[in-house]
Amino acid sequence: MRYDANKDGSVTIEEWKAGQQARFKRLDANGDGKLSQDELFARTPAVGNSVLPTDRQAGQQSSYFLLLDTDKDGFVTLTEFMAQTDRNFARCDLDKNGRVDTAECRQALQRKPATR
Ligand SMILES: [Ca+2]
Ligand SMILES: [Ca+2]
Ligand SMILES: [Ca+2]
Repeated sequence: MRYDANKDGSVTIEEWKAGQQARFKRLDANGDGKLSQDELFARTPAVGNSVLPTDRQAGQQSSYFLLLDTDKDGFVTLTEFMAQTDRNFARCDLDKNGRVDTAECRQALQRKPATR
């Protein structure tokens, strides 16, 4: 599983954060310590043969960017990025033991938000 540094089958919050920090650094193409929307999605593969994202994809990307950019200054700082990282981890860690494994995360992501 991604971010499982010591390969014990689950990811601790420390491993998770280290992975996300490394990801932030990779995404920050110009190294100014913050991500523009272009930087954040530069590595998102386009669907099919189209180089440009579809309108729908672009809309999803914008709303994701706005979600991360909590102070709405048009850039996502490491602090903002890591705040979302914490939320993602908490969402996956169903039994709240500070570790996430693949099955747990898959189950968490499949849970639909409060329908029925
Ligand atoms: Ca940047
Ligand atoms: Ca911001
Ligand atoms: Ca857990």
